[in-house]
Amino acid sequence: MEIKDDTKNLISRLKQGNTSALARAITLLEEGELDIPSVDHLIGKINKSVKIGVTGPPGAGKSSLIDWLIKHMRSAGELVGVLATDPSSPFTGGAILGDRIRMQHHFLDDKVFIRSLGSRGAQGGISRITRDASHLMQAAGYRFIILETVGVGQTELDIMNIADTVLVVLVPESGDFIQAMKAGLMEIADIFVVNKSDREGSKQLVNAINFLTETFPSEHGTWQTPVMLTNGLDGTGTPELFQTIQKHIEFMESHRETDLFLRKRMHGLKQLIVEQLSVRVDSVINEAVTDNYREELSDPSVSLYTILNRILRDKDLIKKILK
Ligand SMILES: Nc1nc2c(ncn2[C@@H]2O[C@H](COP(=O)(O)OP(=O)(O)OP(=O)(O)O)[C@@H](O)[C@H]2O)c(=O)[nH]1
Ligand SMILES: [Mg+2]
Repeated sequence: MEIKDDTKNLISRLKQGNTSALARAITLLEEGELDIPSVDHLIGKINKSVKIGVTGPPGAGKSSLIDWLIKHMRSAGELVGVLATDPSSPFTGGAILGDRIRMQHHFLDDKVFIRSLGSRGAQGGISRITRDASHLMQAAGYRFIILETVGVGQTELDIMNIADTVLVVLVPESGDFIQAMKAGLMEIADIFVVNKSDREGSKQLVNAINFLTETFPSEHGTWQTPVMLTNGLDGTGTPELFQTIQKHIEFMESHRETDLFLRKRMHGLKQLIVEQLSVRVDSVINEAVTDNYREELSDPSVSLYTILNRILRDKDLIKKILK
């Protein structure tokens, strides 16, 4: 992708923390008009930031809790960015009145950037946009970047590879716990949050999750996954939740050399390599293959595997792809 002057200008303003430049860049991402690897040299070294994934069933209170977390993070003097990927989220702007009011707590705070994401037009879907948009927010200097996703399907598990700390929010509603287990949410949690502590059964749910995490130790090394009890309406338990998030951040920072950290980075890197290669293969392969392999392609007695093996040994073609 050719880098235009206005892209340079945009990235430079974004790096100075200009929120309209950040908003514009995210829109370009959504429209598939901005490719992060090709502007990486303009972004350069990135600031330290913490990406916090907040996932869980619809209506568990994720947005309400995020609202409280923003408050605590702002009190600590930090810039906060929020990316919501759920269309029914209050952060989507076009939400119903009650949601607007909830958002207004931070509406006038220019140190808080809230944005919902859509996947219109872009390749790679919402998790790729979330990853790339959160990278831009990091470049813009946000210390805390909160990513809200509804944890219902397999793709939502990608949050694990984007976020440094994953909160899984559950409520004492019958069936939610089982659904969460089925959806694989239990494995990706760094911190469990049982929200709606005012509801009957919330303490039992805390006990059940504690039992589960003690019986099946996580793959998260020596980190013992905590279970926090919160109320998204009055904020009870949210200062403790913020403290626990900070503890997890410290844990991750002091365990950078460990398998867990490296595995996460490696996974992210592999994903990037595969994405880049597939874009390049797409643009190179049609032309080169139809030019050089037309005969084999039109001969049904030559199997595609045979052609594949020839292509993989075709140094010129591979060079073109990697160029
Ligand atoms: N009783 C009770 N209600 C709560 C609590 N926390 C949030 N709610 C309510 O639960 C509803 C859903 O809250 P949200 O914060 O929008 O939940 P969400 O998980 O972001 O929902 P989606 O984004 O739609 O998946 C709202 O009506 C909240 O007011 C709580 O601790 N107790
Ligand atoms: Mg929400």
